[in-house]
Amino acid sequence: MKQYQKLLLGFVLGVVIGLIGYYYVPQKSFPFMKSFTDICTLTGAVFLRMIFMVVVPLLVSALILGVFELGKGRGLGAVAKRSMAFTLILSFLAVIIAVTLTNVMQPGVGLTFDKEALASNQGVLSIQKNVQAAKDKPWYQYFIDLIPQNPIDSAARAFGGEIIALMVFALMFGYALSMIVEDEDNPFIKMLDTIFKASLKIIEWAMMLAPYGIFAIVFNTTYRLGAGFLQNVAYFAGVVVLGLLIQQFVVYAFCLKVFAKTNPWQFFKKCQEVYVYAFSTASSNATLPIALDTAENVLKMPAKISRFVLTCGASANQNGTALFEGVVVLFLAQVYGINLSIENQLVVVLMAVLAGVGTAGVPGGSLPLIAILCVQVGVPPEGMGLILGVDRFLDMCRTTLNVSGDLVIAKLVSETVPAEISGDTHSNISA
Ligand code: DAS
Repeated sequence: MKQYQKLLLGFVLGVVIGLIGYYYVPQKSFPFMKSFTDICTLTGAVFLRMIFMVVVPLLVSALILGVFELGKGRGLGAVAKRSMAFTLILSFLAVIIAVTLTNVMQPGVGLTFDKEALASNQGVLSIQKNVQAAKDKPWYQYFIDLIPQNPIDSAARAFGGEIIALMVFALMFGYALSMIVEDEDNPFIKMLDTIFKASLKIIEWAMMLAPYGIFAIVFNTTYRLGAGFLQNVAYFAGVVVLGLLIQQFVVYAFCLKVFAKTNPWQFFKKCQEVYVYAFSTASSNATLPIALDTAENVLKMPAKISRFVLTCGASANQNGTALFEGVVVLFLAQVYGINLSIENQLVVVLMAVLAGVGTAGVPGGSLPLIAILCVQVGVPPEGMGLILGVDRFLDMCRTTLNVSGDLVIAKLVSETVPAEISGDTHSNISA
């Protein structure tokens, strides 16, 4: 059985058995159900904590290496700068789409449930104290807090609302490294790469536990909330997919047409095989080889540009993930009845863009970042249990957009850098 089939099975079983329990096996009449739900709480918490525990090493190494690579560029300075600019612009637009759609469509409004029950059954993180603190901060304090006084302390309190400061440190440190480190075989760079790969291995183990963790979380959520939450979750998934489609067929199509003088529909058609692979694997990293091949041999992009942009993009450019994270945080805020001010939502936008840079290109790579975004704006991350059941499907969708974004940026950079840098005649796909 393939991984996504196991996850789907875990989700469906969690819903079905949870509904049977909700309507026919209430805990007050069947005390043994308490033990079963406790075991599910334990399983769900262990699954999520395996992901959360690598947040700091994964995020810091991914961000430093991602910015280092972009900043390095090996003589591709103009390419690196354009790649970084397009990455930030397209991620920003993706999150703006997310925030706009979620505010207008309000998928999380109207879901009434016992918040304590959800909090206790997740048992993952109790950050209620941050909920109040986050809401009381004046707007300028958010920006002051972006700069850590002590990055080690920020790392220690990542789940205490300090993660964005740590991300800013990593971005600045990575860029500084690119200015001073000449040799990519530098021991420190190799150490960071090792930390990154070891963290990915732990996420891989967590994803092996995922079918059981998702069953446990979905069962507990359904057993406590009944079927009501399912329609909100379905609506939430619809908002995410709509946002991804807008980013793909409006934003990317516009950029290809206007800045690369390229027929977007022909471009997308030539990328079909990459899209299928990204959707099936839910991993930008796993899709990189086929994306590189398509860029060079099908889309006829200058090799040295596409190799640089796609390799960096696989880990540093995840527009789909940034969009998804924007929707999730606002959805959970709506579910918990937390009215996020404009300042809060601007923080979500900034963090989702940064998280899009720091997300690992592996299945479930963004889950740790979602919890962090929730904490930062005072939304309880326990609510993640509501969406984990559909996360794999949405991961497949957003990964496809991530890889599509990488190819679009590679094309935009190829068509906008001076010919002497690209070293190739530009191969416009005729408009
Ligand atoms: N699966 C990640 C990727 O490969 C994206 C995510 O987890 O959001 O890009």
